[in-house]
Amino acid sequence: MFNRRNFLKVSSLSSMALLVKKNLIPGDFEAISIKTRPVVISTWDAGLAANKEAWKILINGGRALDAVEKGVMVTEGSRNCCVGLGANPDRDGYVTLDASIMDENFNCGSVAALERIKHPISVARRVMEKTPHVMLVGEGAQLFAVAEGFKLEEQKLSPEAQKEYNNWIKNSDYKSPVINIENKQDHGPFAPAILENGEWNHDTIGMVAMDANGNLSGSCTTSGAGFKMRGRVGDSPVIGAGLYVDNAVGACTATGQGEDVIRICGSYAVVEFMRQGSLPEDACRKTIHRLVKILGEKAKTIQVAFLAVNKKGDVGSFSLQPGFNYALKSEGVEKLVKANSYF
Ligand code: SD4
Repeated sequence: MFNRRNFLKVSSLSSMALLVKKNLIPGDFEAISIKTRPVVISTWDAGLAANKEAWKILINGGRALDAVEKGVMVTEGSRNCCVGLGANPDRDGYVTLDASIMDENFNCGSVAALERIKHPISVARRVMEKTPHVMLVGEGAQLFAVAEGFKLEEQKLSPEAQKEYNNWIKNSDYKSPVINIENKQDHGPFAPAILENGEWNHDTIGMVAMDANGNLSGSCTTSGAGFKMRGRVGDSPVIGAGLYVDNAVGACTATGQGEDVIRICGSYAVVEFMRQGSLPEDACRKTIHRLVKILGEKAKTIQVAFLAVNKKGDVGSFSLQPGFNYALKSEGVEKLVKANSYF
């Protein structure tokens, strides 16, 4: 059940300056308020490096939209199991990428099952800005990317992904993603916590930000579940599931078992709870509770996490399983925050 101990609530006031205030509320509930703008948050440890890049734009008065694109490009360009071309392939040996982006005016764009393109998030942005559509998939998405001047990269697995694939293919046994794979030390069907070059591994990156003008935007990019069926698309490119932004209310992104995020229109649900008055963490918690109710016993076997910011700059997160953390960057603050969880 919901554990209130060490409950960390990050909520905001309204000015541009940073103010961290601790309130001890009866019932061992500890609240920390952060009063700041701009602010950027993103999933998992890899969010720290991505936030740094986003921050360069935000601190110079740039748009949240530019920040969330440039931020996650850092992760797309790094070697890891789960984002970008270095990631684990599908069961047929192809790396297929999903990404979405949404701005402060309900403009949104996404790509799914995109191959051989280094920065799917930028293709998603082009879909948003240059086509009458929201979503392009597979070959069509790739053709569009190339027509837009994106380089078609070599069809080749990274050495780490090749090794994982060689391991996996011995049994060809598809399992749902291991919970919090970034914390796993073994070489199961998913990649290890620390790559052989010593770098930290990580998961899908979802990022939401509010700029100095108070506008919200979000992005989400992933290779999806390693060794997935060919053609499988997760929640990350599905607007309302892996990402949703309503500039009057807030923004949310998701990570974890995509099928179960899609089932409840997860990020949209979080934004709707915020519209009804919930603070971001509480909105994420209510959405996780909804999922638990639907999934029953299965909820114990998967991970889903939501990460949200509201129009005042309050940020919060909640996950199904323990072990999810997110990176927070605002003026004078740069840290990983451990999310509270249902279990
Ligand atoms: C997916 N949600 O494709 C993504 C994967 C992910 O943590 O976030 N893993 O289902």
